[in-house]
Amino acid sequence: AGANRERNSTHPEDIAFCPTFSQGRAGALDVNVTQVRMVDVEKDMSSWVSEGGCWKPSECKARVKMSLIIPYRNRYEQLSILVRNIHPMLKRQNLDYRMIVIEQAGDTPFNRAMLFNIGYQEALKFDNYTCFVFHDVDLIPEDDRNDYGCPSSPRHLSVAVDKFDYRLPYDTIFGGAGSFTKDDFQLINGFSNQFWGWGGEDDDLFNRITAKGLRLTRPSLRVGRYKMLKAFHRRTSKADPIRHAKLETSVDRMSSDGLNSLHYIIENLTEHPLYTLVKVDVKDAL
Ligand code: NGS
Repeated sequence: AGANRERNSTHPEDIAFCPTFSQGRAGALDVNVTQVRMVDVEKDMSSWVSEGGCWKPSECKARVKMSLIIPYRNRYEQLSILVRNIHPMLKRQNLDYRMIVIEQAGDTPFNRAMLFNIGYQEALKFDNYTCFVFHDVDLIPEDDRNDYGCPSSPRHLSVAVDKFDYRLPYDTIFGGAGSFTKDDFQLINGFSNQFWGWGGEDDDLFNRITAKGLRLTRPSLRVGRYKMLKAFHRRTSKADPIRHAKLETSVDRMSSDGLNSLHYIIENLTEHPLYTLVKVDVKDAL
């Protein structure tokens, strides 16, 4: 009887890996970018998204554990639109994932790159994620074949944005949305923490990856399509006036400026129904 019970029970290690995409995947998505209240998105999705913004397949073993990191401040309207569109897509991709929103407290210039580094570190306190997607709050993917599970690394995801007429504006661009395996992100010491205000931090990241001999990969222009949401508020962050000078020293700084020099204070950490929100004070780093 004992042996029989052994045979009949399903051990987690017996379950097969999931296919890259679940059945019924759509390809080109019918993106909905109209305004929506977060409470209404919650009503729609909290039956299957777990608290903190998590989901994982139950019929098969996920290929990868992925953490989606969104830097954020004062863009609640955009966040609810992203949340509404991203969960169904990640589910169709059969990923074991958590969505983490990192909010910068106060009104110091926005430091997008540092918020990504913080998201990476905070994600690893929840689970042993091996894939990280670094994603702006105002970009809505239009094709669910755009793989958020790090099929290659590093990978630029937002290659065809409507604002740029669905073309790549320049060859080395790494802005918008991109992904790294944990090993590759560690290898480059994450992003620089020194870019306050708009621009340059993604170009600095590109310099880091080439310095380490990594090659940026991309989906096709047909698959890597995004809509950029309009800003509902005036932009609060001006361009960083010395960003071009900083780009001259990307490679010299990379071993001492990044994951290993990150300082922040957590003001609040809340597992909301559809995402984990971590509010951080980074002003001491300025
Ligand atoms: C470059 C910026 C990048 C930025 C890109 C596209 O000029 O950070 O424009 O920006 N580099 C510098 O400023 C050095 S976008 O039009 O998407 O806002 O990603």
